[in-house]
Amino acid sequence: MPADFSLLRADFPVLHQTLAGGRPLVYLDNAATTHKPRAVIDALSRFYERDNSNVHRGLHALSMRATDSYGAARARVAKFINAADPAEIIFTRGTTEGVNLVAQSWCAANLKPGDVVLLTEMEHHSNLVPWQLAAHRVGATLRFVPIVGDNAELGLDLDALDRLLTPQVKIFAFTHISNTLGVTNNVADLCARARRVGALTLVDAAQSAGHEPLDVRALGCDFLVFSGHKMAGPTGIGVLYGRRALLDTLPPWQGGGGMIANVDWQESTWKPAPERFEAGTPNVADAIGLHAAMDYLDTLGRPAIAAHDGTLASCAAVALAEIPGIRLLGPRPGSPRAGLVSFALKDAHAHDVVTFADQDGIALRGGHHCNQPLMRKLGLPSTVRASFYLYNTEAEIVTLAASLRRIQKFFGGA
Ligand code: C6P
Repeated sequence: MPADFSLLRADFPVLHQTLAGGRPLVYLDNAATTHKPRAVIDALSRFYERDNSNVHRGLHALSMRATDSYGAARARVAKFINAADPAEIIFTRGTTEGVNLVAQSWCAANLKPGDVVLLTEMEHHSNLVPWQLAAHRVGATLRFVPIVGDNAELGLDLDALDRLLTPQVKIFAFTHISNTLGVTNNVADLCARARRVGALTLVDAAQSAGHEPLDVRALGCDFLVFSGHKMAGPTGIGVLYGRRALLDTLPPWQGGGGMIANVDWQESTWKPAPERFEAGTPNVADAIGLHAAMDYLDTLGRPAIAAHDGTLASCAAVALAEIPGIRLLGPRPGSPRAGLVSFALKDAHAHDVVTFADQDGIALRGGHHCNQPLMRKLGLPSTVRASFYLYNTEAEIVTLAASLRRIQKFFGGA
């Protein structure tokens, strides 16, 4: 039976608060981070209250329980994204760390002067700066697939992509959903195009993993990264998926306990993936919290979540388009969009809009959203962003639109 999303708010303790002035919280900053259901909070408490112990190193009851739960979390992630093998799942601190891991480890082993790393103009800094560091180190070149279209219908230029995909391209790293535009890229198609020139692919799924089904085998990607905190899970835990055959060819990127086969004074050897890439005590508790978050999302059904979030964002885009002096980014109002709406109000700086909306109890994000080169290209210093998740409601869109109308009037808009 489809989930009744209106009942879900009861599962999220943080939503049951009023802010100064008695205003209910309208939380529309979900692309930055999402709230955690009681099931995730309870899983974390249970671990610390009953099982807390280090993993892999002990033979006592608590350590064995913690080790089993950590392994079960890894297997759950593999199932969540349809990976062939739990060994293809590396726990990280989040999307940013996953990209850095590949950029450092894979690039050190494979990238040569003259090689090309291909990115797009809609990448978050987390899928740009790590590649700059890696490419500059070896003398490789970064190239960018341009975005095309007018303000209201931006997307990747696929003809330009095909021109840019030369045999010099060794890896193509791109976002699934833009955190600023709300545009969804066709991952399977982009991966297939890259494969034709022998380039590997890395997919930044930070904005999609908690919203829609992901199947790494159907998508045909080589690496995929995401963050637990953007999908009802804890902060400080994330995932790097890598194809097994690839992972076992990569050198470690950090050294320490847990990742070695044998250590001598001068040399060491490594365990295979995933341990090779998880030096030191792992984030056991949050992996277990992420397991609970995945169970929660799959009980609701990710197709239903995607439909809910997308419908809210589309309704918001239509409602906001009516506001005089607003400039909406991403898909045209009325067209399908991922669960966020980014916009600029004439005569009002994004930070002022966010501050005024906060007085109405509405949590938005304003700024460059870690997309500075994209903002420059769009000729905008910043935008305001409303982003939706499974606990948001249509009534909250009405509140948002009324607040924005008031703000627009205050700043001298029509
Ligand atoms: N975007 C936002 O408000 P981390 O910080 O590692 O969990 O995720 C980084 C990241 C990578 N890629 C995309 C597409 C993202 O949206 C983010 C995080 C937040 O948009 C914080 S800037």
